[in-house]
Amino acid sequence: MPTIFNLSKTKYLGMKIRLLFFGIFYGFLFCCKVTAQDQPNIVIIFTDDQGYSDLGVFGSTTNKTPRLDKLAKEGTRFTSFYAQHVCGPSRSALLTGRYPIRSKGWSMPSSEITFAELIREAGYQTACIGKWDVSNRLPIKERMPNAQGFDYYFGTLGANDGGMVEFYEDNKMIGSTSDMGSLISLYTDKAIDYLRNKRDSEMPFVLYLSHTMMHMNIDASESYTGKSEGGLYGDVVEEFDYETGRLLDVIDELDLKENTMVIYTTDNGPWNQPRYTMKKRNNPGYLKWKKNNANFVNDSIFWGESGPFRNGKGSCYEGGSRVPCIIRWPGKVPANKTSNAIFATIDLLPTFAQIIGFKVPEDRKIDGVDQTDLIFGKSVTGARDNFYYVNAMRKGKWKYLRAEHTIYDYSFDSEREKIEELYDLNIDPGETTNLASKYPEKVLELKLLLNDIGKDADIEVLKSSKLRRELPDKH
Ligand SMILES: [Ca+2]
Repeated sequence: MPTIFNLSKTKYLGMKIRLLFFGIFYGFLFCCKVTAQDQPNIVIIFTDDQGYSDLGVFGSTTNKTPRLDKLAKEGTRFTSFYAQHVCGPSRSALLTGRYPIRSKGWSMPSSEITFAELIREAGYQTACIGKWDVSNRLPIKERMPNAQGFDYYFGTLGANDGGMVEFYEDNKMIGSTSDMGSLISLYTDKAIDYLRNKRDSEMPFVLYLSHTMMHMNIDASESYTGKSEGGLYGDVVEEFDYETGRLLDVIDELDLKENTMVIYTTDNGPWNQPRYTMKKRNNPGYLKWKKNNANFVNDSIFWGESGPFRNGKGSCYEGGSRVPCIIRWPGKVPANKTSNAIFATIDLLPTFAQIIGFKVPEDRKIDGVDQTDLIFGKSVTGARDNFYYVNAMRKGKWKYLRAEHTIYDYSFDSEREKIEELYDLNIDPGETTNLASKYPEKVLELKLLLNDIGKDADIEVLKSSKLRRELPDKH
């Protein structure tokens, strides 16, 4: 009996130890599993060529944008936020946290590491819907969204310059359309379908929704055409606002609002230079719109407003890359607040790293900085005191521009004298009074910083659109 008793006791003890072991093991698994409850979701709404002042909350007096105005009230509005000068470079910067001189824009190599790759490693599910534009607009699998960190993709690999887009679902081409007026609602439908049906509701997610509008061949759907006071461009802005509201309603309905960081911004400034606004009037969307609006004045398809800033898309002046930005995360990001701190799309990757808990790559230069304290309202100035524009440099309130600052063949300010320029952005955000001769030491300081940031980069290739036409690399 004692033996049996002892055996039973030993078995009992063994069982207890096994239970304890499994308890610890499963407890560890449970506490370490990334769940939708303890990690925030991220939704990035990225428009194309939308001007700084196209939304009511950023100063538009013609376009009615109640949903984005409301989003701004529920979150923080950033007024010194920078994307990049043009589409592809802007997307490579957002995805990698690296200036386009390193991430290479339209020609972004597969060796670049995107935030989606890092977030997926941290236990997230990832989706990209809309314009990709960093695989030379070609179906090069190793540089398409699935290979660059996104579990799910629906969208167009390039822009809509030719008036037609081809759709890819993951790596497969599934159709095309020349109805540009259908794109805002189509992408929104796909985003909603992802939220409702495609994701695992037990896991956190990142959704990168990258609209084709308001780029080049703009058009609105029938129910929005001719409805705004801002011409066809205003119709598109207002439809975008409505559709964004539809997406935000679904976030509410699915009870995701409290734990989702929503980021709205755009990829570059508007095409507002006369060189563009007087042209491109043969696009189908415009011709259709013009039939019913024959007397409308200023009826260009390019009509975005850069508001207080000089010039627009492609330019090293503020209108080129200073864009509207709103971030909402209830209880985390202060509501109804405006921040003028310098902040940029390249900062999003390191900021996600801090919030979610992954490491930024250490084998390459990451230009972005962690802006968690800024977006949470714990720091007024944030972690960045400068911004690099390839041929211009901002530090604090000062901005320096080289004598020759054309890049990507886009920048167009034909009246300007080719001399060095220096502006005090605090008192002169429109860059009208050149102070270079008054503050030569400031010119020198910023020029040295500009040269230092770009010293290892192939800047020449970014000065023209040659980059866009380059053959894919072998990475
Ligand atoms: Ca763009």
